[in-house]
Amino acid sequence: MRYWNLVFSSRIFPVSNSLNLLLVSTPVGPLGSGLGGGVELTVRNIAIALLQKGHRVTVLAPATSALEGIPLICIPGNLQTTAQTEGRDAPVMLPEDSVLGNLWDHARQIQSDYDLILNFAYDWLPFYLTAFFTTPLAHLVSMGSLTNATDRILAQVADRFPHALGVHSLAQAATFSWASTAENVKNGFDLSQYEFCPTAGDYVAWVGRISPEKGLQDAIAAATAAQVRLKIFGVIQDWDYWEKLLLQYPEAPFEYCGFLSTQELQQALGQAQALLMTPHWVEAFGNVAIEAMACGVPVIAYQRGGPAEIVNHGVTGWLVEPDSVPALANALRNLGQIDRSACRLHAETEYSLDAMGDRLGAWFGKLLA
Ligand code: HBI
Repeated sequence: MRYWNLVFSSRIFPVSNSLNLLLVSTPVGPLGSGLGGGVELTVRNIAIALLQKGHRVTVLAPATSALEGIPLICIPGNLQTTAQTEGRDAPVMLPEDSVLGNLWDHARQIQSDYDLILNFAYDWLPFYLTAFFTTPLAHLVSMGSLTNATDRILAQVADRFPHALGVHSLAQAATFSWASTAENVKNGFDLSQYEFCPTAGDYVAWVGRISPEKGLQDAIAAATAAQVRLKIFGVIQDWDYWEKLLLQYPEAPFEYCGFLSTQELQQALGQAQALLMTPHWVEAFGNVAIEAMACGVPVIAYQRGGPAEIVNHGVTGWLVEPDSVPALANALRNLGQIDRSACRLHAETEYSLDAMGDRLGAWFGKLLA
């Protein structure tokens, strides 16, 4: 085999060269539906971050996805059940005409057009397919450990393909056996979409999928104890849970403001005195914490999971004892000590698209070496 052939066939590309990248989205919902939760914003931000670094990006997502300004291939099929609603020993299941299966069959067909494929699905199938693809496959694992089947296949991928697994936080990585080999890419946001708001209105905010693991009831109880209005934003994923909250807190000063676009959300979020983050699970990251800080909004969060690595205690907000409503209420009374401009600065230094693009470039460089 001649020298030049050897070089190109063994893909020795310094990552500073422009790569042709395929990003495969989550099968739980079309991009723009809100059903994909944080990963919808993450796919968009990472696509833009990589384009800004000079790479070429194509996104593969379920039919009816919307992603303006980025080449998008839409694939039909039935949506995947959300992993966090399944039991720890749940078997791997796909619906008939699974969009997950269809996405990855299409990825297989077009893989040779790309230098690297980046998977955003938290699903057994793409993790399993790592060994079957000729184009290198990287996985940005979007949640902590949830089921034994995905834990097992992820451990196998970590073992066979060093550098293949990326995470959003050390706390999230620590829920897996392969934490030491994980690439902590944190996350990155288009901060030009968020306007710094130096003064606050008369409410605090809670943002997220309305589902039990997100602990909304604690935020309602803390806002009631601190006698401050609470505005709730996000898609109602679990209606039984939501109706139970309405019955449990008939007098509480809270209002549901719906699932807003980033543009509308940052306007409402920017005037909040604080963002309350009350995860009852190990939140892998906590995108909303950055969105809040980008607007100058301090974050009050349980000392648990990703938010505990984002909030700079006493500087950009408060980290409190997990599951303690009185601790949340107490932190709400101490907001005066937090400088809102420090929140914006932290977001710019650590979580800009440029910072994220650098972290992704370093990751891909290791993977492709
Ligand atoms: N569940 N099966 C499955 N696959 C995903 O990609 C997935 C999920 N649940 C939630 C989710 N992705 C996103 O909301 C992440 O951002 C958490």
